[in-house]
Amino acid sequence: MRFDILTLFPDMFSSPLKESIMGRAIEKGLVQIRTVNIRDFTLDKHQVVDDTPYGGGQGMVMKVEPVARAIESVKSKNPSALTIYLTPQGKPFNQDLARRLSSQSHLILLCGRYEGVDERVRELFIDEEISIGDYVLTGGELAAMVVIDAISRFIPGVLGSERSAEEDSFFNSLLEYPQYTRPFEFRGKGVPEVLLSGNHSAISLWRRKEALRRTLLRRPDLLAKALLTEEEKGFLEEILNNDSKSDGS
Ligand code: 4H6
Repeated sequence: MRFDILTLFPDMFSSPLKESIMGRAIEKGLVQIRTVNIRDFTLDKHQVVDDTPYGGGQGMVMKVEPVARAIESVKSKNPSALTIYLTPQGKPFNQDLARRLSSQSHLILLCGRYEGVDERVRELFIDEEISIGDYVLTGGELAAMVVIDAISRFIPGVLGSERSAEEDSFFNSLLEYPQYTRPFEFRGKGVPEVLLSGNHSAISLWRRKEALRRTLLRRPDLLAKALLTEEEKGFLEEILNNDSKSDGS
């Protein structure tokens, strides 16, 4: 899968996507990431990319021509690439959208700065607008990295052979169960007995219950989407009746 990132700050992408899992995905050729500096598509001597807003008001607006020319330079090589604009006004990004976008072979990610791009960029070139959450960033670059990371995990081979993004907690609409590793005791705090029992069915049951408990206490909104068995609905009743504690675990 190929990502072309249109940005005024290409250096922001040099390090974060080269580490660990994303780094290996790039080495293996499963993911290709290129940055395109929008400033390279200006035609004036001073390479101006922003201008004051028509109608007045605070801040600056990204000019339409350099952005248009940058998008067209990528699209001319692959007209079927999908162009995404990262903006607080976009569709909320989530695991379902990440999975859906992972079926594309080429995404163009436009990163806005200042007060965003001239509206005519949206009208003429943008296929999807995405927001990574209800907060404001100084630019779309960090949002683009979040989107690339979440999408790439769905590409076969990126997470290694035996692990898939479909097994992740959000796939079954529940939060993850608690994890422990050595030592057996740390500052008086032990590890749940069942995890040391070697009883795999008991461990599975405990984990499922803890995932349900966490979800109920922290993110009850997720339960509406979860496919639960009658037994699991029973666990939820049990949890509601027994511990109304705020997850001290
Ligand atoms: C487009 C339009 C994405 C991009 C305006 C981008 C949050 C998200 C930006 C802006 C972003 C998100 C510029 C508006 C700075 C506020 C860049 N912020 N902003 N939630 N910022 O996905 O001022």
